Amino acid sequence: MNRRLFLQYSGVALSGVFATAHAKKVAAKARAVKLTAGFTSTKIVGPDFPATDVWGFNGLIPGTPIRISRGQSLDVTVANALNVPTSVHWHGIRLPNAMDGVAGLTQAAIQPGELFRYQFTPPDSGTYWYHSHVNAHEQVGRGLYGPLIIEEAAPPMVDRDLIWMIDDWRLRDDAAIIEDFESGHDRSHAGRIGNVPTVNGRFRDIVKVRTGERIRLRLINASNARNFSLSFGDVTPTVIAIDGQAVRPFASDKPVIVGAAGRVDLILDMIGDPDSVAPVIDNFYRNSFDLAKFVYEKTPLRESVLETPIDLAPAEIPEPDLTGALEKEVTIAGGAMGGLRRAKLDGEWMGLREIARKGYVWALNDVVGNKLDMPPLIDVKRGTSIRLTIHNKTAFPHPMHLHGHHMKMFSINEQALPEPRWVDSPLVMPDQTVELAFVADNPGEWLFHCHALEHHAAGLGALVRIV
Ligand SMILES: [Cu+2]
Repeated sequence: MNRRLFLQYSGVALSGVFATAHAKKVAAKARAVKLTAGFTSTKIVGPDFPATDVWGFNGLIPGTPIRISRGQSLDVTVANALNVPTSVHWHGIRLPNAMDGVAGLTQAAIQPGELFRYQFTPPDSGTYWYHSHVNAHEQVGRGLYGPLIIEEAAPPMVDRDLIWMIDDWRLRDDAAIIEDFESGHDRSHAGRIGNVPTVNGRFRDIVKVRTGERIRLRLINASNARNFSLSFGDVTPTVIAIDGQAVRPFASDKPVIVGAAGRVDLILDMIGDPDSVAPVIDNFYRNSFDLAKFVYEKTPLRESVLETPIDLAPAEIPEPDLTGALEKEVTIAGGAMGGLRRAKLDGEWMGLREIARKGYVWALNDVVGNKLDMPPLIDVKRGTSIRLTIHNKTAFPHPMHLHGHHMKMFSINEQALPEPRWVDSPLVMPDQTVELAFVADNPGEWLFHCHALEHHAAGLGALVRIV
């Protein structure tokens, strides 16, 4: 063996041993993170506009990305440097109830100047996010959110792993936030839809790419209420995960829908010509727009696209027992142009007009979810399989988020999905019926609510109690 070969060989062997030892050490050691919620400012619209005053974690929009390996623990100290209470919810993570971050339900709000320590070990790999859960329609709307990535043991080989936190802001001409967070119109219609859509806090972001490059794009929708429907020009995206959980990879010839709070992981094989420009276009609502632009560099990365596998290991979430499941039907009603005439508020039947005077317009099974100490919508023993059918009898889409669990979606409008998939924030469109099932295996009181945050503030929420 010549010396050079030997060095290479021993180097590989050495790094192999090292990597194993290192992985064990990492698994044992919690990742310590400090997140300070505070006032900051950032150039959202671009150099020609003033900076926008926002609220952010560690002075950043999005907040500091947290990236750990599966199996690793998190130890996050949240400091509140705002002048109002706050908290942090770990969206999509199956964690102990006391760590869920819902102020008034799972913990007391973190007062200004105080700290709270979140400690848990995320059981699943995937793309998640964290965000404020106090007055979320205002605090998330002002920027209190960030990405949370749990890396797979064997991720697919890609040239780049990109996170796009997509959001929209409602700004004046001078780029200041329009502070109508309590708008009655938003509460009763589509929620707070902004006029400045952004990727990672930047309007019309430009992303440099190279011909032949393979990108894993992690889309995280941090909008208060905006849903996205994205197309990538000549590039056909392949979906590999939804709401953090692996799906059998499929090329999407239709635009990719990312409902508010939802996540979609894509593989993009960049096939555009060198020096060309390809916009990423949204067309969920009436007017389509360019969300961002891919700008190809002069030199290709490779001549043809990679053919290596892109499958993620399947999710390891307990499968619900559909035959013995408890069946629960939930009807969403209310809002503008809805048929709701009366509902129960604080245990009393009232007409919609009276309910609206108190600031509420939505109901789940005729009950307005106006507070966190209500009787639960679902109250079961730990381990119960629940078959949940959601009917949307309103004129607006609702991304329905269940805390602490993932639900398997298996049909839409009574049409079985060819491949049922795990979700934590399924977008239920007007007049749609969606069937889901899950094992209620995580004890505690959990929120089940619309993640169009103005809808939640206006009563679209309920509790799931697991004992
Ligand atoms: Cu909603």
